[in-house]
Amino acid sequence: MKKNRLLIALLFTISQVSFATMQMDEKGMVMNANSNNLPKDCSQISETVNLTIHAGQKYAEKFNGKMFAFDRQQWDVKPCSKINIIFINDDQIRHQFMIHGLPGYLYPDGMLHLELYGEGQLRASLIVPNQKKTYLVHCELAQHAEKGMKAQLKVGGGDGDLPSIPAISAPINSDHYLLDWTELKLGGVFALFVITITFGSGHWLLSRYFGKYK
Ligand SMILES: [Cu+2]
Repeated sequence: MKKNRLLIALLFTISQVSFATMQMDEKGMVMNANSNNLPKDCSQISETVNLTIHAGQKYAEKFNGKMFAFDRQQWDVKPCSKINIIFINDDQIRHQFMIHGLPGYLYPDGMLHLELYGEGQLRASLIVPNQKKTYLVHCELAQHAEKGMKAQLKVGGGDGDLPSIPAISAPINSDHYLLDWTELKLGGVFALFVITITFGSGHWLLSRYFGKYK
């Protein structure tokens, strides 16, 4: 009898771990999708939400100085909702859709990760916990989030705005633009001075030691 219980406990543990899956093909990959396992604090799924999310350069055109974006910068869902995502990449380059801060016992590293190596689409589901929280959504490729591919998923109204979400919140550190040209002008004058001295002294030395040089 005891052995049976142990076996059941073992099988249960394995079944709880085995959903941490990864699908991959030549077009892209999905990591940690979860369409069945309820977060600990949810007794049932509150609602099912279908979200179609686009990624592409054209969605950044309305944001000054940005280059990449999702078609929306915020999504609102209820606690314990199940979200069916269709992720569409409209560009010919690689983009990701990553949600961070999810419970680690359901989503390894607290992360749902969708990635497309070029134009195409992927599907994945997740179930969010029963908690008011704002989750970071971004593309983690170098400079993509900094250049605009950053958004937030608010569950139950969220717990505030994250920084530097285009058109929603200001960055923590503002970008530095060199608007004062004085430094550049001074640099130019200094460079001219150095060039004059170098060539001038070279000429003087040559004419002194090799008289014929002149
Ligand atoms: Cu990207």
